[in-house]
Amino acid sequence: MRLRAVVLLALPLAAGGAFFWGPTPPEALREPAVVASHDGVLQLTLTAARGATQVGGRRVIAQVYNGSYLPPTLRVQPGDVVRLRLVNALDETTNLHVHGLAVSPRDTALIVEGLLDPFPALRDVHEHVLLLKDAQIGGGKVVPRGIGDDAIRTVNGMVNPTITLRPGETQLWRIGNVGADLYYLLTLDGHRFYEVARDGHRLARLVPKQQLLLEPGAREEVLVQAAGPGTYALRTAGFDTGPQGNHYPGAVLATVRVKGGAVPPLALPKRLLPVADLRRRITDRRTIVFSESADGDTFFVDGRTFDPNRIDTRVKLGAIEEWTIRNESGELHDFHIHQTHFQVTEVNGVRQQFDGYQDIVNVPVHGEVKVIIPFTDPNIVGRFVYHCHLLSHEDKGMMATIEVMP
Ligand SMILES: [Cu+2]
Repeated sequence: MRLRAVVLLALPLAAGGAFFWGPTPPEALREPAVVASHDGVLQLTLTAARGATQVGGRRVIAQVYNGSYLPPTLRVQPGDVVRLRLVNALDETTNLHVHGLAVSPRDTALIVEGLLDPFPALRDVHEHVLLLKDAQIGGGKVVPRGIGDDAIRTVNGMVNPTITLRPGETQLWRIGNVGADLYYLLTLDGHRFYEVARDGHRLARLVPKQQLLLEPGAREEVLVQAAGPGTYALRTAGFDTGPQGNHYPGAVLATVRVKGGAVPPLALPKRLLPVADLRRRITDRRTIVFSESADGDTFFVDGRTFDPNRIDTRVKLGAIEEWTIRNESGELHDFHIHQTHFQVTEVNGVRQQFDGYQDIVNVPVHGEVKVIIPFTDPNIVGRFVYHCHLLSHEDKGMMATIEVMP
């Protein structure tokens, strides 16, 4: 993989694990382990295995990468080469893929761009990586994902860690939902988020948001500007995924402490850099339907479960397609496509403001979204997949193949 700019990868491990749980004292947020490139090369072996690790200060047995509950983050510089080796020591198949980057299925070249590089005032803001993940237990035992009565919400594997800012300080938070099935709906008491990028794609402007929705697999890069001295909770709200879905309670994810000497707040730019609006460039249209069986145990894309040997959609390189993604079930799904990104234009018939691209979108219960997907990057020629990013749905069929032909 050859990189053109600074990039941050979060590698979620799909599998669940066994957890033993108890209260823990507050701790300062720790960043996930960072693997950085040296002399233009990042070399890493990832071993997926079952073993003892730490969650929220407790020893647990879980399925982990390189012995850690948290996936490592990889930091590379423009032009670097990344060599990843995946060793599967689990007794089931696993796989690894990269979001937010165009990776050729044939020769793994990738193209990305820097995030805050073009904005000198923001280049040096302090940064945190916040990886959100849940562990579900019931009665002290592992329970199937999505029905746990006791979902522990963690940030970087920690329960309610403390994040400290000075009054007026601006920080960049790179937030990823690396859990399997749960949605996160974030608020920060007394503050708003300024969205810079969605799923690794820089937006055309800073979007102020009181709430941030992170579907399973979603990434958000936001600026946070600290208010006056005090203690503020970063919360995720209770969430309902529909009559055929699940309801789970909210939680305090982290405690934000604002203290120390005040700093003058940075003037935040309203506009970032232009992003091409694809609405007048559509070449083809198609409809994709998500549905599920009445017992909620089998999941379909266009009435079929996943078959890796079948090609479901064929697209010519250069096409810019409008896809209508319809959810015919009674619970939420989130549509995700590999290798490219899209522009969301409508949700349930309501036109959406164009701010930039993303690669995951929530599809409302018995509703639909319209997205415009560019298949214009020659690096994506080959086969890849699109699917619902809730792992329990994807694992039970809700995935399909696409081939981009030269
Ligand atoms: Cu789904």
